[in-house]
Amino acid sequence: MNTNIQLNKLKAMADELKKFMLIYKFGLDEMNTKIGILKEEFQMIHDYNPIEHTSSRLKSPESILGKIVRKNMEPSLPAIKESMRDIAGIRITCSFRSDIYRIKEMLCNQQDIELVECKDYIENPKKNGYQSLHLIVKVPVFMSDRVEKVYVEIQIRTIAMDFWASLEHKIYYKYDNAVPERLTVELKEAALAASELDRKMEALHQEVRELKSHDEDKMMELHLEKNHFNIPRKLLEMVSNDIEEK
Ligand code: 0O2
Repeated sequence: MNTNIQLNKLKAMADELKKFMLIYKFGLDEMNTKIGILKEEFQMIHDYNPIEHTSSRLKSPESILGKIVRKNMEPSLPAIKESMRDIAGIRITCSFRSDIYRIKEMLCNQQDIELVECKDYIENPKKNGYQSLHLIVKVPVFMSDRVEKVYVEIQIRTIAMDFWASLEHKIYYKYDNAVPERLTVELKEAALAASELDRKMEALHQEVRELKSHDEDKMMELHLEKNHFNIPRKLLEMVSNDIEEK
């Protein structure tokens, strides 16, 4: 083949791949906006933030190629689009285990988000101890001439689960997947310890919340009794009458 034709063909392929990846970037942008809104709204209403940290990434072309080979996928863009569902990925880290399911509900209750798959490695941890909640969702991206539904993988886990997963990932990378038996045993033990830490932190958190809410009620009663907010007496009476009638 003539070099010019070859170059043009390669350029056309690169352009097509760029366009293909752009849709996933938009999918990530959509999801990150949704998560940001939930975070701010939750903070305002509940005076508490269930999301500690989020990060997102697009799979690199090398990673996509590697997965095509590993999973013996058809190497065409339409086939990749349908079967590779983790090109766009978001990781949400939270403080407590209950936050994970709360975030899942808040996201999946949104009308334009379609939950395609949910893998609960918290209820059913992997053999090596890995814990995390994995969701595959489809989110619409509004382009100038069409709407594209994009797959996004969302991993939600606690800080302890995340700490464990990043260390385990580093160890596997260092040993090129041939991790010595002693380390796999220790990793499993560390996963159990992380799980126990999550359980204890959740219990403490509940206790503190109950105490805080009780103290806040008491303070509010006192402020209202002494009228520290200078609320007009008439308004206070109206509110009290309204409560009594109910
Ligand atoms: P990257 O670079 O993190 O994306 P799949 O290969 O996705 O088609 P699989 O393996 O059934 O199918 O998917 P699963 O179980 O949902 O896991 C996918 C991702 O979860 C992985 O992505 C990791 O990020 C994470 N993960 C799963 N198991 C483990 C584990 O044992 N240890 C750690 N540290 N992470 C895990 P990728 O594609 O491996 O890489």
